[in-house]
Amino acid sequence: MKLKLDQTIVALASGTAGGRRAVVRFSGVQTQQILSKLLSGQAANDLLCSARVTSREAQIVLAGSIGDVPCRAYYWPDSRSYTGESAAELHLMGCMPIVESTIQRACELGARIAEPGEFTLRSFLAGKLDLTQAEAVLGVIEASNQHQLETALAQLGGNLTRVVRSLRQRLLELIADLEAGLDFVEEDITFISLEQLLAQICNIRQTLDELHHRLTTRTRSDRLPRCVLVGWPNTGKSSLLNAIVGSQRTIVSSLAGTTRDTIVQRVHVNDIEIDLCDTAGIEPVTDESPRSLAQAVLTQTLANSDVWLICIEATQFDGDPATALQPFHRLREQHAPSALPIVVCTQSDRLPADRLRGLQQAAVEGKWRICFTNGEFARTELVITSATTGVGIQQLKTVIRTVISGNCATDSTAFLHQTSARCGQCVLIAAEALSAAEDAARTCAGEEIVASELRLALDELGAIIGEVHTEDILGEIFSRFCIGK
Ligand SMILES: Nc1nc2c(ncn2[C@@H]2O[C@H](COP(=O)(O)OP(=O)(O)O)[C@@H](O)[C@H]2O)c(=O)[nH]1
Ligand SMILES: [Mg+2]
Repeated sequence: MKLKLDQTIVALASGTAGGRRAVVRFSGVQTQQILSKLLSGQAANDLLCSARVTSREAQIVLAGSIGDVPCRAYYWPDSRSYTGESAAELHLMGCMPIVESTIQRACELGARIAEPGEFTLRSFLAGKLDLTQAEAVLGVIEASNQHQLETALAQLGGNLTRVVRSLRQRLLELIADLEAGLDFVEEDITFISLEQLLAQICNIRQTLDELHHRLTTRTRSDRLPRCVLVGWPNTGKSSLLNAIVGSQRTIVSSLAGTTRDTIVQRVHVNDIEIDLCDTAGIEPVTDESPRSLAQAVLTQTLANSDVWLICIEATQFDGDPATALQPFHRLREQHAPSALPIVVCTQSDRLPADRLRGLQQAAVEGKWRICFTNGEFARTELVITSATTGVGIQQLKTVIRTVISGNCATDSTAFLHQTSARCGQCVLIAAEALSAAEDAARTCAGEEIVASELRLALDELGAIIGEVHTEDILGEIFSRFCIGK
C-alpha cells in the first residue's frame, strides 16, 4: 500500500444498494477547493468565505446543489475531522447516476478514488485512532449480531488501547531509570534498586500474561459460543436440541443414523446467545456411505466447539464414570483439548424411581465430576434431563451459561478475532523479552542488556497499537476494508 497523503481522495461512503440518501466522502488538502467548484451558487460562495475566515467551527454545514440536484455539504476545515485533515461529506439523493457523475466530476477537479480503508488509514496516521481501534471500525462495519457489535464497540472505545498504553508507559519509565543510571555510571548514582527493578518487571510480566490470556480466550469474539451435542446414536441428542429450542428443529427417530449433517441452531441460554449444534452419533463406520461422511462432519464440528454436551442415555449410568467417559475423553484430547465438557444424562424418564434417585444422589456427590485432561478439572455437574418431560432442561441452560461465563470472554473484555490473531504473538514476544530482562538483571549481566530487552518488549507492544508499524502490516489491515471507509 503506497501512502499518497498529499492527494485528495473521494469515494461513496454509503451502500451501493440504493437508499434514499447517498454519502460521498472527501479527504485531503484540496477538499475545500474541489467542493467549492462542485457546488453551485451561494453554497460555493459560503464555502469559500468560511474557508477564508479561518473557521473557528469544527464543522460547517451548507445546503446547496450540484447542478440542479439539491444536496447538503458537511465540511471539516482542519485537523478536527475524522481523518485529521480537511474533509467533507456530500449528502445527495440516493441515485447512482448522480453519485457516479459527482465522483467523476470530483476526479476531474483533482481528487482520486480512495483505496479500501484509506479514510480510516488517514485517521490512524493522523493519530485519531490506533491500529486496534482501526480494526474495530472494520469490526463494527462487519458485525452481524449484537454480540459482535458490542465486542467491536468495546475495542473501538479503547479497551485494548488503554492496557497497552499503560504497559508501554511503565516500560518507558523503567527504561528511563536504567538509562539515567548508565549516564551517571561514573558518579555511582542509583536511580532504581535491583529489588525495585525486579518487582516492576515481574509486575508488568503478570499484566502481559493476563492480556495474553484474554487475547487467546476460548471463545473467539467474532462468533458466538458454540455448544455441541455429542454421544452414541439414539441417546436423544436431537430430542434434547428440540427441547432446548422449544420446537421441532431436527428429526428425531428410533432409527440409529438419522442425524447426518450438523444442524446449527441459535438459542438463548438465559441472557446470552449460543450456537447449539446437533450432530450424528459416534459410530465406527469405515465404508464410503453417507453415514461415514457424517462422521467426518461430526469430527469437524467437535473441533470447532467451545462446549461439549456429552449425552449419555439414562440406562447406561450403572458403571464406572471414568470408563463410560473414556471414549469422549480420547476424542476431546484428539480434536478439541480446550473444549469444556458437561455430562448430560438423557431420557431420565425411562429410569425406575429408585435408580433415578441413585443417579441424583451420585450427581449431588459429584461422582460424575470428572477430571478430563492433565489434571485440569472440568468442573461439570452431571445434569439429568428428559426431553419428553422437560426435566432438567432449564438447569442444563444454566450450567451452559455458567461454564461459558467462567471460561469465555465476555463482550466488554473480548477482542476481535482479527486483533487477537495479530497481537497474541506480539504479547508473547514481549513477555519473553521481559523474562530475558529479568534473567539479565538477576545475573547482573549489565543494565544495557536489561534495557535492550525492555526496549524489545516496548516495540512489540508498540506494534499492537501501531506506534511501530510497517507498510505491510498497514496494507494487510486496511485492504480488508471496503472503499469509502
Ligand atoms: N422416553 C424418552 N425417549 C426419548 C427421549 N429423548 C429421545 N427419546 C427417544 O429416543 C430415540 C432417539 O432419539 P433421537 O433424539 O433421535 O436420538 P439421537 O440419535 O441421539 O439424535 C427416539 O425414539 C426418541 O423418541 C426422552 O427424553 N425420553
Ligand atoms: Mg439425532
